[in-house]
Amino acid sequence: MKDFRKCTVYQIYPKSFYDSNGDGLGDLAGVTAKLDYIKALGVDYIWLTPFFVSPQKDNGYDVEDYYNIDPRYGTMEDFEELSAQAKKRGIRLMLDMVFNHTSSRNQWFAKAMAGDEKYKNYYIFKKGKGPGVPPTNWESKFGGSAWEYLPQMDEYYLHLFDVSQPDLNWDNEEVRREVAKVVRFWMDKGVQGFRFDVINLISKGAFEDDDQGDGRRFYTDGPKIHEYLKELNALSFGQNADIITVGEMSSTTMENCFKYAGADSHELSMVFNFHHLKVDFMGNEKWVLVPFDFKKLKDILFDWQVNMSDHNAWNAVFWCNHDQPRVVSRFGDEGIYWKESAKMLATVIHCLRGTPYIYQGEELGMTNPGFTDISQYRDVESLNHFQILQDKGLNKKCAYDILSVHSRDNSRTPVQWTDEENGGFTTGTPWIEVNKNYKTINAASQVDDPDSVFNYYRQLVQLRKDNDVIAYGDVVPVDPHHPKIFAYERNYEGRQVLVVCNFYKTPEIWDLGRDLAGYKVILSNYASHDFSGTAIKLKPYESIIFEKI
Ligand code: TEU
Repeated sequence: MKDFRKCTVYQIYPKSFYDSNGDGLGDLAGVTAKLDYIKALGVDYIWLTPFFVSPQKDNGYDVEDYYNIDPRYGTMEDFEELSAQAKKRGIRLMLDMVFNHTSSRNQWFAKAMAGDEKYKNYYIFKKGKGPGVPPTNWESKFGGSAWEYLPQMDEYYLHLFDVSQPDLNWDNEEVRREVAKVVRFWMDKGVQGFRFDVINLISKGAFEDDDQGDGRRFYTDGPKIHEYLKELNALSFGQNADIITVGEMSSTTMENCFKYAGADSHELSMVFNFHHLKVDFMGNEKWVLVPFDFKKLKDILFDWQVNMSDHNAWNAVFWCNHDQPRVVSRFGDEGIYWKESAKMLATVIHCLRGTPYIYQGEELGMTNPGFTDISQYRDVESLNHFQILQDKGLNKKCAYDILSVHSRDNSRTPVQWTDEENGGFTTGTPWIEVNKNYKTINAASQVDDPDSVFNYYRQLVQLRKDNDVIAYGDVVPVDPHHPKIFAYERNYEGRQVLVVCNFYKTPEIWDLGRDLAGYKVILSNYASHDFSGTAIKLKPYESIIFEKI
């Protein structure tokens, strides 16, 4: 059995990974073609975002058919080939299960729309509060009302995301059985990991107006969520102890995550939470421009680290995914310290307690593309909010500035493989523009360079495998209120690792309050270091992993 605490997961957004047939879209055969690259990184699992049949309104998070592969991504044979080739290399597959909602093109919804009562009960239909007034004032995460009116039924259906993503009714036992059946189908195909999309939104509570917000308090970590997860576990993945699961938890609380990811909870192996990635928001509002709050970032990460550990629950740790901007652009430096900051950020995450996730291209230090025109954007959320921002009175320039920082498309530009046209991603026209810096940032120039960002990630992945202290140790924040330094200890069975990172561009002299003569450097983003006695002089974005001798 694999110990997921020693593992690292690599996330692939197939559409932007590698195009094997020149149609401009990445595909499953493209993933197979790059398995040796992934193997070289040393990761254990590949998480593939949804490739099921879908109208692609939300790039596959709108599933039309859970049992078949969208022809744009390939065939079932392509999937089986990928699975076999990955297995040969000791890499396991994790699939992305979207069960809070389906596509409106899913046959269940089609039947519901045709008036079939059985299938109407698969979704959430409600009468309005009056003519033209939806059942509640809840807002869709992609903008606008979360309810869509159907004149032919004189009813509304709930969609917490796009109008084409109707929410499933998990209070209907038949829905829960259908969902478990889908998981078992992919288990039978040899899949050994599952990521569950916004899974903490499935249990809806009261359908009431929210006078304090957008409605999320009524359905986030809802009343029956733990019951439903335990049931799904028992009916599907829990039947095989060698399967790992991760729940994507939107606006969750720590108390709920102790249960979702508790070692003895029989719910999930681990959870993603996003609190640390809202430190450049204004509250829950992401469509604003505010500098990131370093103090808050540290407080949140440490709070989760320490408390999850105290409650014997497991975190997924990460900076990046297909919904987040590129971390170097967000918290690091795109300029002269690009490489140092990319490695420093990797150090912070990969030495924490939790299973680290690397999002495609992160291991190359890929940056935001800096799009300047709406025609360059593809994401439904970005397109909607571009309009909403202008409706609120912002001029186009401001709207563009906000999008270029927060848009999900920042992470969806194609992986930069080489310095050839389109970064070697496709021989056709890419579905979304390739970042212009592909000539300097690309895999070909990094794989064999021992000093590259890629090889630094490779070393971090290996470090976790070789050192129980990094996999299992306690986390002790060091000088947690320091305004520039991110430092912590890991302790396990008499061993200690000390991680010291300068999160900023300016050098920093810091008194650690302990004699560093008792420590040796095991990995750093600089070749030489400047410390003596209890003082350390950190260079811009310097990170050092020490081990106590
Ligand atoms: O995302 C859930 C989610 O709520 C966010 O990360 C979302 O992108 C953010 O709130 C927008 O500001 C998951 C998937 O990762 C995302 O790609 C899907 O669009 C979404 O669910 C719906 O399935």
